[in-house]
Amino acid sequence: MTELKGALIGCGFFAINQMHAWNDVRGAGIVAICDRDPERLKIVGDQFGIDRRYGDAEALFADGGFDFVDIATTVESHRFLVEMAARNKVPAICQKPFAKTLSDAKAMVEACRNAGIPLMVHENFRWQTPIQAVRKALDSNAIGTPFWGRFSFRSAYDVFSGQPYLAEGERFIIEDLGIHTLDIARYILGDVRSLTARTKRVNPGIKGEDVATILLDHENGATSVVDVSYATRLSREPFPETLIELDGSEGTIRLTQGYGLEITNAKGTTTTDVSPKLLPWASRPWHNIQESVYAIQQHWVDQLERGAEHSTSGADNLKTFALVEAAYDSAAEGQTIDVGAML
Ligand code: NAD
Ligand code: 89Y
Repeated sequence: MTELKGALIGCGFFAINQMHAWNDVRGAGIVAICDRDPERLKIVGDQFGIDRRYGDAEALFADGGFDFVDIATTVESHRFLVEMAARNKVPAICQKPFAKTLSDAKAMVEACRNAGIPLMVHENFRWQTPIQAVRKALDSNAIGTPFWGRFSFRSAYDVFSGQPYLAEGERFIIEDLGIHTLDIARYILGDVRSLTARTKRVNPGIKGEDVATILLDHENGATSVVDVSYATRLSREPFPETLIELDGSEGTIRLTQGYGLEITNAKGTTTTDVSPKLLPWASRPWHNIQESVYAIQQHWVDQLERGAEHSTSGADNLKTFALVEAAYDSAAEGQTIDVGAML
């Protein structure tokens, strides 16, 4: 297999995981990195032994010599950098949140489509081992047709020390974390027709909302609740686990704290350990997320080789991003939002 050459832009907090994962992925490796902060460029370049280093993305693309770009910057630069990749006809991965607004996200998808390049959003939570296990249980018809779900992420983990910008934005939990939970809801119960949301800010030290409760009407008739909080202190801190409850015509699925998968149907109840692997470079409690970074990056390479669409392509992610925007609109207006009309 020919090794694909990648360039990574944005050498910050999360990019360390992506760099480790690229070392493990079969069929690709990183040959150049870029960050406008010389200190971050040096830290990541030295840690991963990358000699080609750039302070400016234009200069990186001008030199070329890579088959894809992995954009790991924060959201402000995503549109600018994805459109730069499209102009240079370089396939692109873009971190979540894909864009600042749905109209930016649509423009980014359009730019890549017109350039004829694959675009994948690094929406990795659906690739977590426990989430994949829930998907497989549904696919095996373990509970018949699901009619109700709950996708819950409630924590008091200090995410602000590693990612200080999360405390500073007008928007916080839906844009940063709820975006993953909404994507999981879509992945498990399908696309969403309409949505109603309520938000709160509990932590006085941050600007945006840190609690959101979202009611989803799925196109297949199922109803679900996505509830997320970074203001929930529990006896056992669950970060970064998404807990799932699904009720179906023939039984129930519960993904419980500590990575237990409980399936109840006419045959009785089975409980399985669906813990993620602790990869050699990973650390608890982040290992669940870290393993999914490896999985989504391997998927990027595998689908490029097959010439097939990525699970979280830009086009797919518009449907998740619309839920984020709809949730903010719904919370602001106190109204139910027609999601289909936004796409
Ligand atoms: P960060 O601020 O630590 O790192 C971003 C880096 O990008 C910085 O070093 C900055 O100098 C650089 N940068 C910004 N704009 C640039 C530009 N135009 N050109 C070159 N370099 C530029 O941020 P982070 O915490 O690493 O987050 C990065 C992204 O990853 C965010 O969008 C965040 O939401 C996402 N993230 C995803 C997950 C996940 O599980 N998928 C987890 C954490 C963070
Ligand atoms: O930025 C967030 C993400 O994508 O996963 C967890 C996180 O790091 C903090 O909420």
